[in-house]
Amino acid sequence: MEDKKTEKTVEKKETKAVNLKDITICEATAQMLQKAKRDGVETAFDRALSMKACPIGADSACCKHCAMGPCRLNPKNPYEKVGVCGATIDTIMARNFARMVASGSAAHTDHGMSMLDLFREVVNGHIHDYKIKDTQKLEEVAASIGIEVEGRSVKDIATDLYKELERTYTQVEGEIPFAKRVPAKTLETWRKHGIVPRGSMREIMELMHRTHMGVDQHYENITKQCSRTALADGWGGSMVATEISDILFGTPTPVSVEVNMGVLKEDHVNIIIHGHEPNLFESMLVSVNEPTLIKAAKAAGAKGINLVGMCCSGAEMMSRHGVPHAGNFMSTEAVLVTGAVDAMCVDVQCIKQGLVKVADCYGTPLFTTNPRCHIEGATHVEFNEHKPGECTDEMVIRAITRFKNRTAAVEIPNIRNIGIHGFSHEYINYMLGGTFRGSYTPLNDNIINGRIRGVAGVVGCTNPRVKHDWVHTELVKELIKNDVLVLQTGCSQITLAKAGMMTPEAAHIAGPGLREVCETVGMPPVLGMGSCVDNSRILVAASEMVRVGGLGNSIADLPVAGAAPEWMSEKAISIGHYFVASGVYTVFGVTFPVIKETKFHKLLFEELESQGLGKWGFSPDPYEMARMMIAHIDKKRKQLGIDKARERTLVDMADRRAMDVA
Ligand code: NFS
Ligand code: SF4
Repeated sequence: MEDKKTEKTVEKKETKAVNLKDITICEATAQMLQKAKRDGVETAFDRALSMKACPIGADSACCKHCAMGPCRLNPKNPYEKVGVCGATIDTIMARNFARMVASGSAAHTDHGMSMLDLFREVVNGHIHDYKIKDTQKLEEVAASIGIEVEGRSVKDIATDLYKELERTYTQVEGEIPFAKRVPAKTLETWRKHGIVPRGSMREIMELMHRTHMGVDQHYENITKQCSRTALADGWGGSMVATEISDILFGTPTPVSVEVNMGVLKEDHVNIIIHGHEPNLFESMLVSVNEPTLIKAAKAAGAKGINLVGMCCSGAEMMSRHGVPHAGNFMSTEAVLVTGAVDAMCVDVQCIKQGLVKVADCYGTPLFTTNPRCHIEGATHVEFNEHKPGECTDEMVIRAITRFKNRTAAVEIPNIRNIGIHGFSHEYINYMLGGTFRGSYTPLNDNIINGRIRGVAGVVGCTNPRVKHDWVHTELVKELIKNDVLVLQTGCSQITLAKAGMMTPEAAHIAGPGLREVCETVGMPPVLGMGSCVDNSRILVAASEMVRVGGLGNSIADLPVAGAAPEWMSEKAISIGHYFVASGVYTVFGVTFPVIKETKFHKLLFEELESQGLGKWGFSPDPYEMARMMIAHIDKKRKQLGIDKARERTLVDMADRRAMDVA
């Protein structure tokens, strides 16, 4: 007992000594962490400091797939021992990794399934509160997978599209519908390796089976099913989530939005939606505009109702409707510390259980709404798409009550960052090519002539194990400085929005080539494409780049790279692996759950590339990460024979600058 006490005191002292500047570069979050400390409120930042990550688990050197174990191998000498069943380190790490992919893939595909369920009920006329908003997108998606659209009614096309996309989940044999969008050579490579996904239910089931004790015990074979399951996410469930959400709620086009905690308004009823499935948020948008509810808010002394998003559904609503966004994953507790939040309404994914306690400290009601996600201590108000307003109206009413009875001292960081969001792949087409000749040709041309060196997707979470927002920001700055156009989604997009990089003006810190393109088109050097499932937009954009020509025949030929510099979730691993399997070099930060110099590590980090796929990379350092990604882009440029063009372009620019000075 005595020992424990001393340990605790020591931990506390350590926590106190920490400089907030080492924890986050988000000033609003830092300000709220300071307030939290004053208020005696604990957050994930504190817990990350006081609880070290388990070193064996971090290396994935343990297995608890059966009761002969759990077995722990020595990460320092990984081939010294095997598990009780004889499982080697490569089997154990590959199984653990594969299960992360299975879980991440399940999360995205289940989200996509919810969207598809909603779509079916709308098409069948059983749901009236939602409708098909974007019929052009409906036709485009349907046509892209071979459904006849000419002269047919919206209902007929939608019915066929539903039936077809259901196969993304249920298909027992054969390729999923969106495999039709994959560049021919990439698809051929997948077929050769037997990794074209069938329905995701089958893929996830098989992966769980194969990683059970005593089944698949060859890391190469496990990795194949792992790739197939990840592809069932990227080209399956995630793509369904994006496309159906666009059809139901509208395809994003650029919109100017305010981001950061300063979007909260002290004199308004503040409602935050934090989660992933846009159907809840769409309904809340209707509820907060309900005249009777606005009247009730005013009667309670508020100037109005202020709806704000967080995390991924927030990113979608921001892109589609210009709803302001309060911050990313590592700010969800901090935002409650403002005392200004009158209701936080959550659905699924990335919702820290710790929110319950923080919300409680500030008298903020925390509402769970989804049957798949209850949280002990939160209030559950179930959301039902057949009568969505019942749930969202009730939460508004309760938020108004909380506003009326606010006792917590309110302190809102006065920081707002305006930026442009909502770059769907359709819009990029239009933006670069113009209305009549919408195409990726100008992008490809600018890559070929070297003004744009390559394209990088920087995506993913934030994580208290690293300096919040810092790794994302430094990486992206470094990339654009080197003429790499950056595409973003998820929490990373919010980070760079807070850093002011989502504006055309940010082009001034880009390299000369990228700056010239941005200035000509009037676009930011960093394009925000939405939520994490919207990474599927990046896959479609990459396929378009291949289709347009001049940059090789497969995604693996493109001068592109991806990164998740502050990742934390299993979803991120699934995304990373579907990018790798699609042909993209993908670099993760923070930590990587595989021991170096093992066979499995070699497979992920080197050998997959020689199989015609992409490969994994790892570095916790943003500058090293940028260097690795740029080196890969340059390697691809060389293989395409366009490295010379770039050298010329840079000389030209230097000459021009010299002339300008003179
Ligand atoms: Ni993506 Fe969105 Fe954020 Fe990470 Fe979580 S909110 S789905 S998993 S933390 S980017
Ligand atoms: Fe240990 Fe093998 Fe059981 Fe894993 S499956 S816990 S390595 S005995």
